[in-house]
Amino acid sequence: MVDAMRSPSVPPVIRRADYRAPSWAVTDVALDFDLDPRRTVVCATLSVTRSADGPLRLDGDGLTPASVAIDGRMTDDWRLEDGALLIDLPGDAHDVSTEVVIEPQANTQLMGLYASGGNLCTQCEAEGFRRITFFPDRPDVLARYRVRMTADKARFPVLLSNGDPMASGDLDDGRHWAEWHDPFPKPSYLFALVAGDLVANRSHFVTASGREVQLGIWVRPADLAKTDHAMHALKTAMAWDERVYGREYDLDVFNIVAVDDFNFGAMENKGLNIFNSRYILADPDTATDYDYDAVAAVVAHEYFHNWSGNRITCRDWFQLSLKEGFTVFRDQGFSADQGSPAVKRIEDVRSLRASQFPEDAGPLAHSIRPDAYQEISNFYTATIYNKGAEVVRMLSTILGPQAFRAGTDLYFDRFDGTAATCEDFVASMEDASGIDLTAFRRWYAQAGTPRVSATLSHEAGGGRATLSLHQTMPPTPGQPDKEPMVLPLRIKLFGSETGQPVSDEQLVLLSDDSASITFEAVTERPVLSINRGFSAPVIVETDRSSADLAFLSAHDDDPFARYEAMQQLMLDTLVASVASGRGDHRAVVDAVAGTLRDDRLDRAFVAEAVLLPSDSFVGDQMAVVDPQAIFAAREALRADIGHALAGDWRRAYADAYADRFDYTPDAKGKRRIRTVALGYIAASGTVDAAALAWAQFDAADNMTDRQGALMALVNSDADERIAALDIFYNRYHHNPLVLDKWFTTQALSTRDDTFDMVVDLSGHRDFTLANPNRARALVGAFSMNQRAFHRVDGAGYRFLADQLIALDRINPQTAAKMLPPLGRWRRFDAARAERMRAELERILSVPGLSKDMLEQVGKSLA
Ligand code: B3K
Ligand code: ZN
Repeated sequence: MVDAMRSPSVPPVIRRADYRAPSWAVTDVALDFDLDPRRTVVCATLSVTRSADGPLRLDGDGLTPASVAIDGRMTDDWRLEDGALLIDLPGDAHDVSTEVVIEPQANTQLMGLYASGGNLCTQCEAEGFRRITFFPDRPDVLARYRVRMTADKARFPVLLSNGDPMASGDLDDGRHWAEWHDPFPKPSYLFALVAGDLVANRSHFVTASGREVQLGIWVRPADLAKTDHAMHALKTAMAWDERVYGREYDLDVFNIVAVDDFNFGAMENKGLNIFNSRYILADPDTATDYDYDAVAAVVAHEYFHNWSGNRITCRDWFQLSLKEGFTVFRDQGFSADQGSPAVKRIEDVRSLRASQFPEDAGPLAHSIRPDAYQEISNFYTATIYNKGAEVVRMLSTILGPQAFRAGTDLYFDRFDGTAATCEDFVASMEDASGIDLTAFRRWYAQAGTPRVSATLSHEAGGGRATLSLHQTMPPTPGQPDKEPMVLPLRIKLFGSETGQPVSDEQLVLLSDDSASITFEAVTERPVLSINRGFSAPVIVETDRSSADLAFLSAHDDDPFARYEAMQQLMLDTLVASVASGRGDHRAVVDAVAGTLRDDRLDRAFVAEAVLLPSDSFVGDQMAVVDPQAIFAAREALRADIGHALAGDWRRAYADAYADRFDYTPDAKGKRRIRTVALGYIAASGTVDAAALAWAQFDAADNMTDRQGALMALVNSDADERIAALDIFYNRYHHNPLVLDKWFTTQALSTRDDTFDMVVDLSGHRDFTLANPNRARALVGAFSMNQRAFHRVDGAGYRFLADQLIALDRINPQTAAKMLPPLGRWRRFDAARAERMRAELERILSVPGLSKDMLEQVGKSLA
């Protein structure tokens, strides 16, 4: 009997506690690629040495050995087990050769060797190398690589791999070859090759010790003009890492290649970074300021991995945050130094709250050093990356800048050339500073966002103020009870009458459940400024009144704390209006007015400070999320702010006008406030809002202004909406990155008919699930649109499930990444929750579901 409701297979669980050192080391690898999109032959020779008893195990995924040889002699004495090749070797050192045939053009998963835009490229992290050749595909096996590539010269004139180019030549059949050697032992996930018809933006960089490094950014010829910003960012990042961390580049060549089909942002392969083209290509006509900043940040991030990731790699994938959390922290520091540190901090915290806090509060919560996984690709998460960076930031706060730098120096020195653990990093910090970090280590083990409640009392006569702090850790899957965390909280008090500080800033280390801190000689009623600079990634609950929050939004001398006070005021107001059905908006309107009219403030900061918290962040504050009520409350508040401050918005809009594009922090700040002001002008309901947006759309000489105006029109009922969308499409439909914006802008629209538009767009001739950027641009963006996605009839959930079922067959990694919005069903009312859960069940019942998806869906339903 066929069981229609067959139970889906459960992928095996890999546990951190089961780590064993490899029983065979690989010292050297020679790879020979005969490249062809339909039939590539890969010959690999591995020099292996024994460290423990047992067979040589070479991982493989979808490979069949065409031949196997030991020390040059063919053998049949091997077996396949779960895709891996097992060979019993007689001695302690051998050369093992294998030959396999692969088909890059059939590789839709974009892991291993695949075709993109007619070129060939690779992606190996985490476990893609095993789709190219048999190898111990684990990060603690470090080997030296020699790579030889042969390919048709007309079709693939450029052949690149890791390390330095050694030799190249022509063959007489129209093919040519090139050889590259990488002198630095590396794990297989850092292997890369590219074969294609590419041109380079070439430059060079002279390191602090005087070595000249040849730099190349390789793209299609038509994109060459869009690579200067990335090149500038690369050189700035190289100099920054020398100055701030004492880290110099180590090879003679550093190449970057941009490809259109890529599962995530970019990849730090040794000496040959491969990038999603959206993080390389930028010019004013096609890239927004946000894109420019992202290009610089990702170029820096991948470059910084050369030390934090490549020179020191991870012992196993449970240690992923060792390289990712630290490298995000490093790229955040770099970006902060290029513009406004306060605005950068606000952006980073906004993104932490948008992606990491919900993850930590949901069924996929995990610590930054997980204990178990089924599919490692599912663990490239906001927790590993962004919370990981917050943990490193807390270490730097607790140690102070000098001891932190001593700690990173010690870490780089001690572990250079090895595969290390998170523990090695913390121990280096401890040894360099003499500070005991025993309890701090809980950040690596415990999932969930700590909650801190803070109450300030003041004895008016005696002048003593007492701050009571209490922390709790929520239960998360598999972790019902937790130990208290070590929380570095930067705290200061301000006098409510004078507006002046009445205490110095203190760094309070809360490490128990509760603590009480006293401040003497506080002669006026104090107002509490806490978690300044977002010194700990926690949720703070205080009993501060609206008046106190408004006061801090005007008087706090920490710009982040000013922003935070305003956000809290807005949040309190929105949560109260959702609860009561009507809102008292006066305090928010006055605080926004105060910030907007303060000419001493940088416009970029003002633009961030006056933005309302997102729908989803408001929802995160509620016991049961009601997306439609939140949308209504937020729109009403936006309308009031727009209407009450109409003159201010017009002035802010006019003052920020520039007649020429300029990419400087000041000019970016002006464009940002202009977009925000246009949004409020439109929200006020004024009749000329569409005309204003249209004029901006029409006259814009840059994508920030053009897309900002398009966004305002796409949210409106104005006739100009369709015309602007058509003009935008016609102008840019040959540019995939800009076409993604066309899809995303529509998917995020606040209009009533967005869902129907999105369904139509999923049938558009330019829509495809095969390109991850395009899939994310429409389907991913739609699932972020709280109002449209959470339609009460469940059609949004059904649409997402249908798309993910289809995408899972093409590209499981990208599909599984887009599941979490459905997995948050427990946060919604019973009717929605049931519909979301039913869609998860439907996905789970699909035969042949990937391991990636099985893990995500399984955990979401558990
Ligand atoms: N290390 C890569 C990410 C690889 C993701 C694999 N699923 C890019 C980065 O973080 O720099
Ligand atoms: Zn990274």
